[in-house]
Amino acid sequence: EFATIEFDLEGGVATLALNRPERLNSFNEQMHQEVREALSVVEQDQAVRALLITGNGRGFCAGQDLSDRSVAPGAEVPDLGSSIETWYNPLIRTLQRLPMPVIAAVNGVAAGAGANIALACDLVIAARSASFTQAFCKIGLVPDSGGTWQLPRLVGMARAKGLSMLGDKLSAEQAAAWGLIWQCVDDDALRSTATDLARHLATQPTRGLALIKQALNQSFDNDLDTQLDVERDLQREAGRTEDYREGVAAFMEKRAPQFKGR
Ligand code: T3D
Repeated sequence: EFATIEFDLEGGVATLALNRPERLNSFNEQMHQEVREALSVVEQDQAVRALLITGNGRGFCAGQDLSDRSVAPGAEVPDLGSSIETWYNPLIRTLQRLPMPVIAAVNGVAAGAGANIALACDLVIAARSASFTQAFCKIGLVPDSGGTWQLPRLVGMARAKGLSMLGDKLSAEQAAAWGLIWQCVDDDALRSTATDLARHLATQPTRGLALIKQALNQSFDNDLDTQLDVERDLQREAGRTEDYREGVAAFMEKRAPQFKGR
């Protein structure tokens, strides 16, 4: 039913593949709209316990489709702030809010907003031939989609500035070595590694994982005292889940736990 993405639900795993390969899966409005619809299904369907995002073809995502942005001399330039407000910011907020692990399988170049959408996911796995580029500076723009927030946190200010002001391609291996992403794997192993990981996570205590995500996503903004309070509150909530009971019971009975995501 979608034209610019492929979306599939199977056994607790939702898979969203960006599917405009001839444009390196860059975003036009239709793709924004379809991604939004798919993520709203993910958000509302209690059966979904992990989300995998990837790209079809040789790219992961090249950010905004710039062919929608070329302006004839004298014509009015579109308001990019409104594009960010309408599309990119809500997308990043949704990824951060989803109460389940979100995995990005970066199959090729991730550029501009495409790089930062990947970095907004919880676990980023990239193919060895993939790369990350903060391409914005090359066309006079600022890293968006959370880039200026994520980069200093993930790799420190010096590297954040170098990446943002030079816009060079950072190889997947270097990205993993710097701690920008979780893992770099051989190209032919990417899809299976990412799918195995998503399937594994979909069998785990989903609410506990969602609370871990919530705690870590706010940790850089809190002092230790505040974060200790956050941990207390989230642990209280985790302790009330069925999966916690099951985890302890299974441990005591020396058997494998059967988590239900509740
Ligand atoms: O506007 C707003 O709403 C504000 C929000 C902005 C968010 C943003 O993401 S701004 C940043 C936009 N993205 C870029 O600036 C990246 C532009 N692309 C590139 O720099 C390079 O294409 C890549 C580094 C991504 C990949 O390089 P390479 O050498 O592997 O591939 P290529 O040959 O450059 O690209 C392949 C094709 O995809 C090519 O088309 P062709 O010549 O085969 O017909 C190229 O034009 C097309 N393509 C790549 N990126 C985009 C694109 N077409 C439209 N928009 C793109 N972003």
